[in-house]
Amino acid sequence: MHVQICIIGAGPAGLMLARLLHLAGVSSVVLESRARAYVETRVRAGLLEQGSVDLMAATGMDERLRREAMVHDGTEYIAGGQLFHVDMWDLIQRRIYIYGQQEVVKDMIAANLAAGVPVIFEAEARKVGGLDTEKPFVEYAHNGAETTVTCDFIAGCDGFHGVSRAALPDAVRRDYARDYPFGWLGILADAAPTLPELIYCQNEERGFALFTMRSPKISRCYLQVAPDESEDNWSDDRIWTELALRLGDHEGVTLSTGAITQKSVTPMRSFVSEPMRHGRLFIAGDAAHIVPPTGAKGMNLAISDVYVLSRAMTEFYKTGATARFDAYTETCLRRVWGAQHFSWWMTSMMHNLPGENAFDRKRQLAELRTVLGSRAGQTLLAENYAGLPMEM
Ligand code: RFL
Ligand code: PHB
Repeated sequence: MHVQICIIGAGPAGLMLARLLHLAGVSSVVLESRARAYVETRVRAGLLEQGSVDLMAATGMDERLRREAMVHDGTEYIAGGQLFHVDMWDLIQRRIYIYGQQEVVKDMIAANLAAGVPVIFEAEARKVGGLDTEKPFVEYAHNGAETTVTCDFIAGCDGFHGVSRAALPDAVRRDYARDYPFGWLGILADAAPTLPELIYCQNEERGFALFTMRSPKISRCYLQVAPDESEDNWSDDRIWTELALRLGDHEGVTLSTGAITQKSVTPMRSFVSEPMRHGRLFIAGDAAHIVPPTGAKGMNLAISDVYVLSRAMTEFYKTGATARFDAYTETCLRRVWGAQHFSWWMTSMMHNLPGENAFDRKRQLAELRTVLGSRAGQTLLAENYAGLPMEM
């Protein structure tokens, strides 16, 4: 088989890229190691920036999103026992959207398959090669057989644990990483959201909690826990008790509870691998970088990377120009490092760090009060949180 672009991974990055290429008349195949049902039910992110929503609309994939996404003009924060409201719309005239990543993925798979773009499930890429030649290839296993696709370019959209990043030679590759001494226990529950907006909560004694949602009837909540914590240690009662304690008492805020339908622990990591290209291989999204979820940037960065990549590929097929390929790493990394800084900043402001002394704890609270207590501070927070506009 030969295609113009072989895309590895049917996450938000790979599927958005396939769609953008199809609309520009460029052929691709998407190889996904997991089954369709698995990727369509994998519970992960939930927050889309305006730029990501605009791209879903521009590619004709927003029909359900427009109906079902919850549109938020602001966000709530709790720090030092005090509730702060950040009105993003008033401050920066931008908003955010709550729509589960698995819904985004479902819509993207449906659009690609309907357009005849091949998305091959249970097809695991084992090897990429020929990166310095004009005919790179991907070897993959599917239905018990080994198959090779040749292509003009490979897009490694295979997430943090994929095979593409490892194909960048050690001599050219540099990794930057930071692990955090905590993780998030995330739950889904049949419970209306506690407030209509997200609540980011820093509790001096007990640590971080986040109250978000998936629909008017489904809550998604997160608790800061030890990085090696097992969800098995957390009974439903223990989770609700801890969420209530971290939330604290505030007028008009009552924790909404219900049956917990899913729970899992995620470690927190910041990671960037540079460059994002070697020869005819381009890596995008979590394959190239990871952010801690506090800033809600991962899925949005995956989408903005492939937007940049699709423009480079489209221009190449139209005019033969390669300037955008050469600029790919730098164009993406400007946005990526901005999001890295913001995610690290939100994470370090909001979590209790094990071993932190009393001075550090007081300073952290003062920082939160400085940011949340001033219009200038709130504006900086809102600009980064809502995401800088993508050039369209
Ligand atoms: P994905 O989604 O991991 O997709 C990669 C796909 O590649 C497949 N794959 C392979 N396929 C073929 N051959 C191989 N050898 C393969 N190896 C892997 C995998 O099965 C998979 O389907 O990467 P992508 O597309 O770059 O998208 C990145 C996002 O998924 C990720 O950044 C976000 O989920 C991060 N994230 C959040 N991002 C946001 O923008 N907003 C949020 O609110 C947000 N919250 C979160 C999050 C991530 C979380 N967890 C669980 C890590 C909350 C959490 C708890
Ligand atoms: C989510 O809805 O899952 C979510 C929202 C905001 C975050 C992280 C996760 O910062």
